[in-house]
Amino acid sequence: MGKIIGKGLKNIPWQDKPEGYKMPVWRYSENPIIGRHDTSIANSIFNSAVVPFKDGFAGVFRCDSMGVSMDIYVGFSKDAIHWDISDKPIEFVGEDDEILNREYRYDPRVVFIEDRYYVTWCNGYHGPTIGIAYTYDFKKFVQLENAFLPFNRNGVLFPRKINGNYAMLSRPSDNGHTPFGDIFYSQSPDMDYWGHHRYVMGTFKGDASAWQSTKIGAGPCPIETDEGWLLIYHGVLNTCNGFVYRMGCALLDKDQPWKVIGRSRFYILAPEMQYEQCGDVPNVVFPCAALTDADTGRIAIYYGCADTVTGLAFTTVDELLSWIKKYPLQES
Ligand code: BMA
Repeated sequence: MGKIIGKGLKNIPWQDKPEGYKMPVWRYSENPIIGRHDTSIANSIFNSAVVPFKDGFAGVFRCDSMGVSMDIYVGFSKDAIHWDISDKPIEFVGEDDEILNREYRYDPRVVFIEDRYYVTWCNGYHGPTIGIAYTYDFKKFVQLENAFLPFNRNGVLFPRKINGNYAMLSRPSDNGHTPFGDIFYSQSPDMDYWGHHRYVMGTFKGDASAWQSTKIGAGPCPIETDEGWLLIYHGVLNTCNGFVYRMGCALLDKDQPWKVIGRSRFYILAPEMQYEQCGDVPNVVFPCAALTDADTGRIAIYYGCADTVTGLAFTTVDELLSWIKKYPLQES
């Protein structure tokens, strides 16, 4: 039995696995939890991140406006299912106007590290790179330096320092709809300078696991377990109708997270529901956050559906670790 290392979360949203259901991840019965027009200006609300905050929850949401501009917005919730999302994008403060200048922002992640919440997102700076900011209260957000040079659009922090350094997974890319992408690990002593980059894992070219043959990227912040870091990630297949985004999971070494202990050959969730298959970008499930309850091993995954609405799905640490062991990917 795997154990989540972390805090209990009694009010984690939850539904039991439907009787006889064979997949390791099951959807919330009332999905999608956030509709495309749930703020006054939104065209779509998806690929968003949530965390426990005070006696409820807070989050940073990707809302594309009806101008189809991409930005990130704060939201709050009592139950992590019904969200009150701001109509105004986050206004960052910081030391350097050059960095504060907004081009576009999307695909946020949020994680609590030490004494504050950090937000990372895909930040336009002469091409996509990874923006970083911190907040204590979800009111004032202090933006730090971008982590990398362009092009990189998928940066995900670990929830604690590893070997004395902050740690981030990312997916270097190009300036288009990147037809490649592997996951790398980077380290920083101060959230400012990032280096000591390590290769973690890449696409799989054999047909045994074609769903992750075009590109892969980290999803929610890695979940610490007694067996290593549990990573939920997206994997992409290029088809005659374009990219299809599915979800998979892997287990990374506790002290050297660039070493992969196990990885699932089979996906854990694929676009099968109408709201995942139809939308502004069809056939996308894109996980960006996971709430966890260390007392029960429960995990609630938040994911974007067809780049249009936000879905919620459930699993447990045991379901995912067993899936990796039952259907391992054999790297050659
Ligand atoms: C990725 C990002 C995501 C999006 C996905 C599918 O490259 O842009 O925001 O969900 O493509 O369109």
